[in-house]
Amino acid sequence: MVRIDLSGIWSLTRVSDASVRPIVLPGDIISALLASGEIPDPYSGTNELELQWVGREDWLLARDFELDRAMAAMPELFFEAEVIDTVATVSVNGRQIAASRNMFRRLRVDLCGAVVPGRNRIEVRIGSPEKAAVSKAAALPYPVPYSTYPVSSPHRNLLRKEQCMSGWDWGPCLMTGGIYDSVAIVSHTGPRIEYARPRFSRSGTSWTVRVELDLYATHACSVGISALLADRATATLRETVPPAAGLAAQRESAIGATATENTDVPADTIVATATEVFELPAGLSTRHVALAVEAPRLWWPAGYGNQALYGLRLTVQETGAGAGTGYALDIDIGFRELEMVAEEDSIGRSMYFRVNGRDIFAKGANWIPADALPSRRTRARLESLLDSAVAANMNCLRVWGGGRYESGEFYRLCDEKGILLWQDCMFSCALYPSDADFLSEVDAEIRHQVRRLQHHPSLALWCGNNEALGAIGWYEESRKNPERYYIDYDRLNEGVLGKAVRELDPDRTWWPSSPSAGPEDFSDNWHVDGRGDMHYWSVWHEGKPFSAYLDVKPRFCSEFGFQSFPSARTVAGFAPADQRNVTSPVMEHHQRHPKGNSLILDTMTRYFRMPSGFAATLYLSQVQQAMAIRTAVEWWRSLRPECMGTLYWQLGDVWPAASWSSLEYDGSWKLLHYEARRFYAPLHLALIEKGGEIRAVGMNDTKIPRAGRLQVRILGFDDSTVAQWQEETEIPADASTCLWRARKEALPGDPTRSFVHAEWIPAEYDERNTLGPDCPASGGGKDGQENPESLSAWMFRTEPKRCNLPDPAIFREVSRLSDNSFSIRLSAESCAFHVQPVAATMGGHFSDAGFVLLPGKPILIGFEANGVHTAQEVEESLELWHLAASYR
Ligand code: BMA
Repeated sequence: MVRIDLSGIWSLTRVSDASVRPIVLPGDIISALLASGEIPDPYSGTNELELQWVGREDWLLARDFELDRAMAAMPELFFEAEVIDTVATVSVNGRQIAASRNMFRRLRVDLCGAVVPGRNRIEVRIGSPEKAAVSKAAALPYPVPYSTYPVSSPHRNLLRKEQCMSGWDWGPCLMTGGIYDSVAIVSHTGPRIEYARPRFSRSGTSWTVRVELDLYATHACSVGISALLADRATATLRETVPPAAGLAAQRESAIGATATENTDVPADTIVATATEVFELPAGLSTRHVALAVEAPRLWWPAGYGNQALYGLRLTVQETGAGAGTGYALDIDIGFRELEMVAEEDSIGRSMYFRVNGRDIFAKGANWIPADALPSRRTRARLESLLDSAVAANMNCLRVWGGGRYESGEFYRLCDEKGILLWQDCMFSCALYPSDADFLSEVDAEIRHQVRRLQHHPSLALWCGNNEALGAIGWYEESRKNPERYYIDYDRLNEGVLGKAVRELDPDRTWWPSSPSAGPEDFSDNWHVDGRGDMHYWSVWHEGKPFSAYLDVKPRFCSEFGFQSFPSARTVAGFAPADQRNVTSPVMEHHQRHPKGNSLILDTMTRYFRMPSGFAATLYLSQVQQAMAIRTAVEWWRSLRPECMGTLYWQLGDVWPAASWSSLEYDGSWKLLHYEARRFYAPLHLALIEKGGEIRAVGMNDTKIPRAGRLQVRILGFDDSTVAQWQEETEIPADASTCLWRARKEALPGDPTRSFVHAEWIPAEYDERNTLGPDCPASGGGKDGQENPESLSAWMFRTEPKRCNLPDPAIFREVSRLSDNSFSIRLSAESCAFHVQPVAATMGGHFSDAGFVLLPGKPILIGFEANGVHTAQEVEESLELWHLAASYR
């Protein structure tokens, strides 16, 4: 196979005025306009509003490429683009050769007859998505409604384009376009492997991998197919492919084909081989090869074991006379048994993942695209977000249906990091057409995506859509005529999506919608909690108090969230100094939920004293967000096994704004993310208030029961001990258990001057260390707890606004460990709550935040600064927020 990589610089012409500038592909139009200096930063101020014209224009992307005589004469020569966004035509040397209107399908165009030896010109014309959607709407026999947001582009549901590009309640409306992931000209003679779909079965320790191969042959022929399975931990399989073949890019494109001359794989890395000979007809056909593997290392989700991956090389070679070079496809696979246990039980319908026989509590968040501008969705950005997820003890993400089927890079990273993926199909918060044309587009899309992604061990479940079932009840038209829209929904969801998934990936669960009570059940899973997955939004959208989380017992809560503002440093990046007030025009522009600011401020008045300024308001918004989500997760984790999953809304941000995210746009951690690392820890202690009772609950997602001593104390804010209890306890394996409980009103002391503090010290630690370390690391040790081996928890006894918090007089000492790495010792004279260190002028990552600092118990935190600094510079930049400081 020969491949000419067409990534790099193309020209970008605005068709209406013939103006030209460069565009780097893979990449998008708005990013190109920004790079050429023609438009201001779309994320700054209210600039987005001035950029709506971009999505109303037609654009021409063009470049030349050279073909030698032999290549130009190839009987099979294709232009391939993994993602074309969205309404596009492709021309070569002035002749239109293809059209495309679905960014979720790979485009492959036959170039034969269109190219010449020497210089050729390729042009991709991307039509205005907004105009295309409006003209589709005009042709509809009846309205197909969709949800809109403060800045929105109309009828986005009629285009197979990333839905959130048209604006969302956390994102800008930037109707960009472009070519993403990979773009190339490829040539190959002879049969090729389009996709490979492994299926696993096990008998004792003996596994069989049956690989379904989707093959394409230009002519009927006889082929030999071989499969080599190498242990990736030791394999050198990849290095045997010459760099020029661009294996990385090939794998990215998920076509994965490369030349086969290099099969000299060291024998000791191969764990299984198989060879078969088949007769193939011309065109597409499916064949399979089977591999037997004895006792492979297993793939586990993060926190449960290693992520063993094996490299599978599949080659196809025409046999007999006329046999050309063969064709190879490389994929990574993982051995694991995974099922979604969704069964009728005494409560309703269960919902949990079982992996290799272990019942997994799914801990994680919802994934939206990494950036509103596709050019910025680099591997480094994806990896940093996913690393932060794993660092916060997450093992599951939901790829939400308003974004995109992610790049191959994303799924590979999830395979490597052990992140189970709940994969929505790309339909969200709207109704969708069900005419033959739309359905056939979606059919091609889903068949491509299932075949492309099926081999990833991280892929755990296919789900039809995000809230598209519930949306039938949202719009006047569909409320008036629900039958019509239920029929449309069913045709698309079950008739096309479900059908294709069941056929092509029968070993994975097909879940109809999120939320859903299960197949053929159309209940309201925003309020009913006994069956399937729930989206619980009453805290936030309905303005209920945090305690309302304790009114529901979801089986699997796949969405719930609470907004916060980003940090002052992020705000400074988009709002000029005179706009740094939460109700200024720029701040309101960066708040896309119509009631967002009111809900944030209302919550402050409910629980806290009014913050004393802008920076304090930003900080306090993050405190309450962390408190909200912790309340929900700790309660739902305590219900294990009745509840077996919590995925909060949302992990990251597509631009700098107020939102439900736990990571800011630049990837830095909000207080919620630090809190998530604690409340998602495999071994965790929580204090929960329920029905007038305070409970200390131990949570253990490991397979080892843990014995330890629990100490619960009522501490005065000056650290005086008002009362204390001690118990020897055990936290059983894979379980949550109540270790201690007390009636709240029976607790001694003044609730406005004291709080509850609990510590759990494991028996083995207790025996080994009669004296704890003088100054334990915070966050660096297990679970970020005070004592690296122990667990701790604390809670106020009343609303924080009623508490008489003293000034803790925090003392800090900064030591330099290396150019950009520092340790900071913090001590206080009285208790400091929700402590957040901030290095506003330099930026960087702190090892912990959101903790309580007790007098006489100094802690050490680490700080990795962005850039080289002295200890004094860090000292001067360091601000220490804590609750009392927010209103003083
Ligand atoms: C949901 C999601 C998103 C939305 C979020 C916050 O239900 O599915 O569409 O952004 O809530 O409102």
